[in-house]
Amino acid sequence: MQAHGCSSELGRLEDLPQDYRDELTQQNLVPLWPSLRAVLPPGVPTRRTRATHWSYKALRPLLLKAGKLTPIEKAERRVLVLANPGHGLEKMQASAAMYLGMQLLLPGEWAPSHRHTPNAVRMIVEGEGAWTTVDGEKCPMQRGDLILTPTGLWHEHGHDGSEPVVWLDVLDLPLVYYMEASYHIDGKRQAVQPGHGDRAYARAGVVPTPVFERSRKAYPMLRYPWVNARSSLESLAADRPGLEAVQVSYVNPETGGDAENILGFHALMLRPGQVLKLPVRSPAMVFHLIEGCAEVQVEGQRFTLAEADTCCAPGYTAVTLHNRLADKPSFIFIADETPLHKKLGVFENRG
Ligand code: 1HN
Repeated sequence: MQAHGCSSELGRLEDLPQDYRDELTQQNLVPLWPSLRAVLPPGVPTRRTRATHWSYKALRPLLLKAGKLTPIEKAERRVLVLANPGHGLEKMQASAAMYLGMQLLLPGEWAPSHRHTPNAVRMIVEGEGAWTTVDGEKCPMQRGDLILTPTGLWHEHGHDGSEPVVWLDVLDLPLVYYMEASYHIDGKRQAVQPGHGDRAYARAGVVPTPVFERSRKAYPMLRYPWVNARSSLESLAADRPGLEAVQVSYVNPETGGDAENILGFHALMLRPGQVLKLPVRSPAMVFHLIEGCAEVQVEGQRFTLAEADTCCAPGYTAVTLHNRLADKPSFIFIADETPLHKKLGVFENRG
């Protein structure tokens, strides 16, 4: 006999008389029990997010073709979205909370200034000479740099170089849209202000002293140059030869907390030949290979990430990373939903 209240067979909608169901519908009422197991499955959540791999080699020619087919004026932001088929491609989601897109800017183009409620970051993939101005700070874009566009800050992109520039956009758009809190405001070309967060916060451990300032910027650092993140990883690996996960997190240098409110951003170095089994945690993750070659094993699939490839893994899932290079480190940019899960109190680490 089953313990009271633990029956797994709950009543179905079809078990109810049609006239009763019609009366419920008329009053905008729904019985919970036929759907209870679907919304609260036993032990582990149902995840629409599927392990998915996007090859840069495959998408690059399609992105360059978009450059020929659609002028920037007709696109505003010329992006191919990396959509997870588990959510339905039209939903433009990589996971429940993450949006990914590859954006192309051609020499001389300008993507006009706007601001919006979703938070964005850009991870620069290729090309020289482009810049993005965020909240009046002109940030040069170089391969591997991470540039923040936190909620509400004006941003626009320009390109003074001679080759196409491509970057990966990561936004919390699916979540903010679901919250019915997603909107934008158009602006005019920003006046560039002096000052660069990556210069003011040049070294970890010391921060500028606000002697005369009355208020601090909520986001004092907007650009995280790859040369700095990479050398931090190399120093960390050299300092701690026994450290399994050589990883740094992108943080707000004033608070030490996450760089943005909803999504988390990290850079991971795999030592030559290293196999790294990540703990099973609740948030979904995105892996983007900056340098090297790495295999990602997830949900019984194996993706080989070449440079600029991207893949995602659902939450509550085992992920194993393997550096395919025997003589060189590989470097991976990681975006995840950890800040969101921690703030909402649903974060789990199942080891
Ligand atoms: C956006 O503003 C940018 O500013 C890129 O470059 C991608 C995707 C959805 C909504 C806004 C950008 C975006 C976006």
